[in-house]
Amino acid sequence: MPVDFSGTWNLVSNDNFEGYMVALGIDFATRKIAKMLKPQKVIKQDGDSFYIHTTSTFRDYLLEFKVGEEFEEDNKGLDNRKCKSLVTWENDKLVCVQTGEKKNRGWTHWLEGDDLHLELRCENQVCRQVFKRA
Ligand code: YOG
Repeated sequence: MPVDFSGTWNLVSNDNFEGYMVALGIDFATRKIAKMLKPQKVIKQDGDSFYIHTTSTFRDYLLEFKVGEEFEEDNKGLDNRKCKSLVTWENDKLVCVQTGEKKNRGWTHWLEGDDLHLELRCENQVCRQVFKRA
């Protein structure tokens, strides 16, 4: 059975989100608000086609992609920097490399028990998020 990330997920922990946001150049006032958020992810997975909608009371961000197909990402409402993104499978992990102005930018999703994990990387910063099913 291939891994299926589909579902509605609520953030339960968010380690070093501050460091990740600083690396992305997010200003102090925006970081103060963003730190308080408890985002939800709605993921729809159909084979290698993904819809990932991250929502919060402040901003939301929609990403749609196919594994193995590079696409332009605008990061609108986040840091607004454009990059070229490519998502691939590394065993059961979904790995995104975001090539652009920021070095070492990307993220990895995987399932661990009943939890959804997300590691967000930018430059020398790593943010670790854990989500539970809503
Ligand atoms: O997820 O790319 O699931 O896109 C990262 C926020 C905060 C806005 C959220 C809004 C980075 C202000 C998306 C938070 C900080 C701070 C809810 C993570 C930037 C700006 C949208 C992400 C992938 C993988 C799919």
